[in-house]
This record gives sequence, structure tokens and C-alpha cells, in this order.
Amino acid sequence: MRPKLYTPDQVQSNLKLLVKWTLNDDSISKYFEFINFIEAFGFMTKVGLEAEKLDHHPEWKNVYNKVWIQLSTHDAGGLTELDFKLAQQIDKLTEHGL
Ligand code: H2B
Repeated sequence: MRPKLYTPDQVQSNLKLLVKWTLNDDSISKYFEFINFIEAFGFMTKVGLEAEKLDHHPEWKNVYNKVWIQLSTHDAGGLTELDFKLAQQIDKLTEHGL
């Protein structure tokens, strides 16, 4: 089913459930730093598996130990439940630090 765009109120209340994500115009984003490339790439692999499970995929960039992730639902043209679900999964993967 096509996900429905969240209202500004829904965006605000769901943002509160996340750790250090930034709200942009039509997306949320977060920056991660790891001790080296292997740790960063390992993290990206785990995110990739979660993304496949949800059939919802990040826009991201990696430079050595740094990873930038931006989430938005392209099919809906903005933020939906899927972005916040994936963001929560990503937070879980890093809940012991960073
Ligand atoms: N990921 C994101 N971020 N937005 C989408 O709209 C999207 C996706 N659509 N992953 C999915 C794949 C869609 O193209 C497939 C066919 O379900």
C-alpha cells in the first residue's frame, strides 16, 4: 500500500521518538562517525538489511568512517511512517554510543 504523507503534527510527535535526527524540508537526516571504515561499512550493511526488510531505502553518503543518512519517502514526496520506522531501527543499531 502507498504510504500516506505525515502531517506536520505527526512529524513532530514521531521526531520525539528518535535520537538526534534533524528535520529538513521533506526529509530527516542524521550524521554518524565510527572509529574506522570497517565499522562504518558494517553499520551500513546492517542498515541495508533493515531497509530491504521494510522495502524502504536511505539516501546516504559514506566517506571513510563517516556516514550521512537522509530519509524520505520518494513515492509520497515527503515523510511517512516508513521513514520513522527505518530511523528507529537505525537508532537501535547505534543505541550503545556514537
Ligand atoms: N525507498 C524510499 N526511501 N522511498 C520510496 O518511495 C521507496 C523506497 N519506494 N524503496 C520503494 C523502494 C518502491 O520503489 C518499491 C517498488 O517498493
